[in-house]
Amino acid sequence: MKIAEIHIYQHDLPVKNGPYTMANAEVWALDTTLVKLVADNGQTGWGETCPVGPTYAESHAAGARAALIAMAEGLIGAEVAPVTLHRRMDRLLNGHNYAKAAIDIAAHDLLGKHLGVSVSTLLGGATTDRVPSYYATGVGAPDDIARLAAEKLAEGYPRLQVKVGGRSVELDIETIRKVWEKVGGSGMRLAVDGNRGWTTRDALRVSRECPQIPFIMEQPCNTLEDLQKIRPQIAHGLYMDENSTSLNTVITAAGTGLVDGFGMKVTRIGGLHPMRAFRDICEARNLPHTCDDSWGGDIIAAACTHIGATVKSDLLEGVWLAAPYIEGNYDAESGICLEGGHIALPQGAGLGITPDESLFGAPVASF
Ligand code: 0XW
Ligand code: MG
Repeated sequence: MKIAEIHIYQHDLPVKNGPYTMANAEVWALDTTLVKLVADNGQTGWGETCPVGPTYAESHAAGARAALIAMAEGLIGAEVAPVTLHRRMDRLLNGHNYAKAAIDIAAHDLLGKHLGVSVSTLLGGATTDRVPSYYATGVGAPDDIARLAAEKLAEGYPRLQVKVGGRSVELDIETIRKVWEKVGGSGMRLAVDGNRGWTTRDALRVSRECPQIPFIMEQPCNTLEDLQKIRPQIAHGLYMDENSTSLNTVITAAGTGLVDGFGMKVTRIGGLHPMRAFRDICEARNLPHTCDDSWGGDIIAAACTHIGATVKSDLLEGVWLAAPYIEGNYDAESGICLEGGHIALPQGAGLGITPDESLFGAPVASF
């Protein structure tokens, strides 16, 4: 089965009750890119990539579309097979994993539909059809975030990620303590995500001043070198998110014991095929991780849920979805459904999502 046509679409995803805030970003609406692959047998597959604004990572929405347009012609006639498809994309364009991921996800959807199996089956097999999620707060006032934490605990979320950074570290410490007052002893796991926003000085101070609160510290500072510097001095577990840009970096981080786990994004690493290798590296080193993305609608949500469903249950830190911040679904009937802090694994072949194409308008480019 070969790729016969590639169609690229742009779609706006406004943030419900916006803005969504992180140490380095404040977003009101996200610009997502969808890819439809049509195979030579008429079968179709969908992919998506949606950077959460232009400052979260080295990616931006128009960049995704430019990279896809640059590769598209060279992908016509390519076999719908993840290994060879990635090699072909790498010969056409260096880097730009987040754009390649949209093709990779669409190819998995297409292959699954063609073979009559779900994407999680293609990825090695689901271990559950009820995948745990986690809730990510924005950066907010300590009392507001503590109230939100109590709400999300009551809703059934097994894990909470509290956003910090980009303001005084005293406020961050107060927020962590107030959240813990609400969720401590409940069994809810806690991550504190600095999104690169703390100096190493701030990260050390937070760890020293909250020694009894068992949170993991996610990407507190900007660089790998910053993480190396704080690693021997902090009392808390350290997870890498934004710095894990490739399998190469992940192998080093896992292999040298730099981190205790990862906040992982499917599109940042290039899609489901490299994500599968990432999952296996983590299992070999017994490292917990999430399976998320920075943002996106039903297609991204389904991709994250399918890979999340294949992760060894004690290593899965959850699948984060933008769904609570998005109005509606691409697929009104079987769109992603998040309830009680858990996600129902989409059923059916491929991703299990049939997007209503009319939502996306005419393609911005077709090949
Ligand atoms: C919470 N997330 C998964 C969603 C936001 O885009 C950022 C991200 C993270 O963990 O950094
Ligand atoms: Mg993170």
